[in-house]
This record gives sequence, C-alpha cells and structure tokens, in this order.
Amino acid sequence: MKRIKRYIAFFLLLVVSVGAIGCGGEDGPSQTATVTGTVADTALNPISGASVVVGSVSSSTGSDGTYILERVTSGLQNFSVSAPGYLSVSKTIDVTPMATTYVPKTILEQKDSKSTDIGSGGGEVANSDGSVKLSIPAEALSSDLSIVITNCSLLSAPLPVPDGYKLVSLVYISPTGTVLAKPATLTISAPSETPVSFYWFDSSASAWQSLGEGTVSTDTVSVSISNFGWIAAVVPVSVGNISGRVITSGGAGIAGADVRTPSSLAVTDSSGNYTLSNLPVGTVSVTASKIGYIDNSVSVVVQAGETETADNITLSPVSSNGSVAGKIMPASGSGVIAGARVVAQGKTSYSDSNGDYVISELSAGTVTVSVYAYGYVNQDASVTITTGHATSQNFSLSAVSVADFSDGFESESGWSAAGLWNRIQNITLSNNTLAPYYVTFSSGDDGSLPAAHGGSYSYWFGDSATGSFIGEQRSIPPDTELSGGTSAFLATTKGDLISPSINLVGYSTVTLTFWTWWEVEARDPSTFDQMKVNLSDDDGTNWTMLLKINPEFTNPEDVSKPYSSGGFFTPGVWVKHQYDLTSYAGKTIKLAFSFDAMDLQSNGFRGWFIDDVSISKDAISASSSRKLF
Ligand SMILES: [Ca+2]
Ligand SMILES: [Ca+2]
Repeated sequence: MKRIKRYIAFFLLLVVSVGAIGCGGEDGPSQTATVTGTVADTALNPISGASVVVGSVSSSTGSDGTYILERVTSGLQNFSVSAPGYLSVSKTIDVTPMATTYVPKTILEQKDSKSTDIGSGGGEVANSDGSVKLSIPAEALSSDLSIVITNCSLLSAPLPVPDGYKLVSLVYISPTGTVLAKPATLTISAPSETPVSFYWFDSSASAWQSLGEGTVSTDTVSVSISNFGWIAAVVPVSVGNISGRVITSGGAGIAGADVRTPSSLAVTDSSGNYTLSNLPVGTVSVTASKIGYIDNSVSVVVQAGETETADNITLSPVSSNGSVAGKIMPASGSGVIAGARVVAQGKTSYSDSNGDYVISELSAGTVTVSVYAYGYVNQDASVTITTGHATSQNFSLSAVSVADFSDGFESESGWSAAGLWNRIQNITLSNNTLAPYYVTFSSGDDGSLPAAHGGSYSYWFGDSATGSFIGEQRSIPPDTELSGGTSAFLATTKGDLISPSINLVGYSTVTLTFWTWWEVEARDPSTFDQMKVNLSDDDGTNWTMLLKINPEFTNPEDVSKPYSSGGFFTPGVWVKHQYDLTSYAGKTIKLAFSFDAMDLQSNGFRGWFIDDVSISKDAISASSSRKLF
C-alpha cells in the first residue's frame, strides 16, 4: 500500500513537472531569467536564511549567504532582502532575459537596539550610542509610533549616491514608509568636509531624492526630513570610475564575483567584467571575492572624470578540502600521547612529541577519525569536516589493562560459521553411526566427541547427526564397508569459521594462540581434509594462509582409519598452536578456520574442533620460528 502511494505521488510530481516545462517552452508573456547574489552583514560575514524576493519569486540564502532565484520575470523588478534583526533592503533591479543576472552583494545592517515611542506631542529619538538624533515636532505624528534610528555602515547603502558626491554618513529611520505631517530635524556628526548635502532613498522609485544642503554647526550637521527610510549625507567630491576584470589563474572570467572598495560594491558580469562608478579620486584598493575562491585585491588610482582600467584581479580557488587537528592525551593522569596513529578517510598521521596531530586534505562531510596508541584502547570520533577549515578534535584514551583478545566461545561473540561449523556445548555423542562398519577406531575408542578445551563450548566442523564431517553419506551407489565414509555432496564437506574483526593496533608483538582437537582421514591427510588458518587484514576481501595443521602422512592401505591430533589411529587430544602475528601489528584482522575435505572419500571422521582463541601482546623470542606448531 505504501508503495502504491509512493508511485501515485511520483506520478503527480511528473505531471506537475511536465506541465511547468510545457508552460515555459511556449513563450509566456515575459521571458524568464535567473537572479543570483549573496547577502552579508556589515563585517561581510554571510547571512543565512535571509529572505530574498524578486518580483513574484522568492527564496532564502544558504549557509554561505548565497541565493539563486530561477524563473524570474525579466525587466525591471522589485528586489528586496530581509532577515530577522536586520534592516531590510528594497530596490529595483533590471533582470536580463534568458540569462543570469548577478546582483552586487547585499549588505544588511543590524537594526539599532534602541527604540523610542513618540506620539503626537513629538519628542527626540536617538540611536543607542547617541551619534544620530531625530527631533520630531508636535503634531508631526497623529498616533504613537515606536521609532528606531540606526547609524549604518556606508556599504549598506541600497544604491550608490548620485554622481559627484561621496557618502559620509548613512542613517536608517524606521518604520520605513512613515510620512510626517511636519518635518523633523535629523542631526548627525559633522564630517571634516563641507558642504554636506542630504538625500532620501525613495525605494518605490529606487532613486535618491535630494533633501538639500544641511545646516552645519560646530560639530554637527542637521537637515529637515519628512520621510523615514534611508537618509544619506554626502559631500561633493571629484570622482572617477574603475573598470576591470576578475579572472582565474587560467585567464577565464569569473562571473558573479563581488568587487568592493571601502565605499562601493559591484559584481562581475558573465564575462567577469565589472565597473565601479562615482569613486572619490585618489588611490583605492579594489577587492574581489567569490565563494570558493580566496579574496584578492588590486590598487587603482582614480582620476577625476576618467574611467581607469584596473589590473585584472586573479582569484585562486580555496582548497576543496578541510582538515582535522587536535591533541591526544591519556584519559587519566597528565601528559600527552606521542606517536599515536590517527586515521581518517584512509589517511594516516601520527601525534608528535606534544601529542598534537593533523590530517589534511579531507573531503567535507562527516568523517570518522580513529586513534590507535600502544597500550591504549583505540577510539573513534565523528567530526564534521568543512572545506577550507581545520576542525578541532581532541582525544582522551584509556589505558589497556588486560589482554587483548580471547574467546572461549562460551557465548555468541560474532563469529561467522559456514558449512558444518557449529558452536556446540559438551554433548554425549559419538561417531558410532559410521563406526565400526565404515570407519575403524582404535581399541577402546568409542568415537566420543571431545569436551571443550575450556568451559563447555567449542566450535566444531562436524555434524551431530553423524558425529562426523561426512555431511550426507553416499547412498547411490551405497557406501561400502570400511570406506572411511563416502560423502554424497562435495559442497557440504567444506566451510569457514570466520572471526569478528580483531584490532591489533598498539602492539609491538602479537601472538595468536588457539587450541584444537581434530580427526581426519589417514589415507592422505597432507592433501585431503585440509585444516587451514587464514588471515585477512582487509575485512575479509583477501586472505593469506597462516598455517595448515594437517600432518605429513599417507597410508592408502588404511582408508577406514583416522589420523588425529593425537596421531595415527589413535583418539585426538587438545593441542595448542601459536603463531606470530607481529607483522600484522597496527592492523585490524579477521581469522578464518577453513576446513575442506577436497573430495568425497574418507570423510566419516570426527572433524575439527577449535577453542580458546586468544591474541596477546606477549613477546615471542626472536630466535623462535615463525610457525610454532
Ligand atoms: Ca570453550
Ligand atoms: Ca577425506
């Protein structure tokens, strides 16, 4: 039912999509376009979650402050940006049809924290630091209004100020759209240059409207205003323009790069070209920035009435990778752990003498960082890697107290048992379905299965139905007397017992120990009824044989008799094997006990038992042979 619903939902989605595509392809009343840009605060930090509206299309900015609006109607469109706690910006932009329009970076000013309630009696409003003031006369307002006056960064101006002027102060008075019945007086600090003229930004016309020249006193200048919103104070200045291009190191134009001077903003077009207009004469630094690139600047001398061509600004991409770094310490006591191995995304590093590590060139995203140190329990941490950043992650490792890996199979512990491998509890069972007719045991041997080496459980490659590894006995033609037991199927006479992952990290010498009891054919036990111990250090993809425990022995005349861990034609005994795994120190391994009868002949014996597998860091003397059988 759930599936059906999903198909219906998908079908509906398909219909809607096809409908929308059809509509766009049939040339609607206006051609559509894409509008993109970024939103930042006055410190140029991106603002995420800002609402951006162009005409009837809206979207919000991502974590990098970027927005993309698609299927926007082309031509002159209202563009507005708002975010909680910030002053909104609203202006008109010209959207190019069938193309991407890059909007210069929108800087949002944080709204001043102080608000003042003024009624019809009038009063004075100041911002929180008192740098700008508004005196509202009686009867200017018909009802109470909560007024906020914000002294803004010059970069927050919604549009460049008119030609021939330089912005010296920018004030925003809200609620915007308020019109006073009698003019109020706005007073700001006097700039060093005069005369000071004022403009009010008419957002519906997307243009600055002149308020005339301000009245300058010793250290302030004031002007009459009747409309709330943006008020710009400007001084006349000789101005010029800059044009230039932002490129990659390969010379390709970078579209949509933000270009700024201390007082103006532009954005590059699809060819990477930009123009900054109405800049005060003199030397100015022009900085280009684009998400994914490292900022770069050029210095340009602006000449009055001229358009200077700036040197190309070359942007290099930021590394697409991040890093993780931190310190590795013991969980108890003081000090640091030097020489710890740290692994993330397959990259390895080691802590230095201060316990500090760093792994660079990691792909962004959630990454598992694993730390291994001799004598300590290894530890994983999940960290978030961010492009171009170093994520900090410290580790406190607990000291290893006891030996390392041991399993007596007294409980289920994650071994994978295939074929006839099974974990058995001591049972009173003997291989007497096959003996003495097919299989011959020595005098006094009743064919009993052994008790576990330790505890009461062990793993056995054998079948409790027969007490042997014959699997299903051959019936067509019938098995014959003293055959040693003939299997019906090859597939049931082999199987692997595979350990869970065993961590050998942190050890300088590693020894595998296990106990085994086995009984196989005596006909040719060096070739058949193979008992191998294999090892994988890549989670089971590839296996290496450590040892084969079969004896070097043949006795084709006695096909019904067994060879066991006790010897020829004698009951098995538990024997200990040890193997030096030091060459696998620092790795995570799996062990496999692999039985394979290899053929159907002489398979009526008790098979292979394993118990008390352990791996310790006890040293093996250098003079001892690798194979300790
Ligand atoms: Ca056991
Ligand atoms: Ca055999």
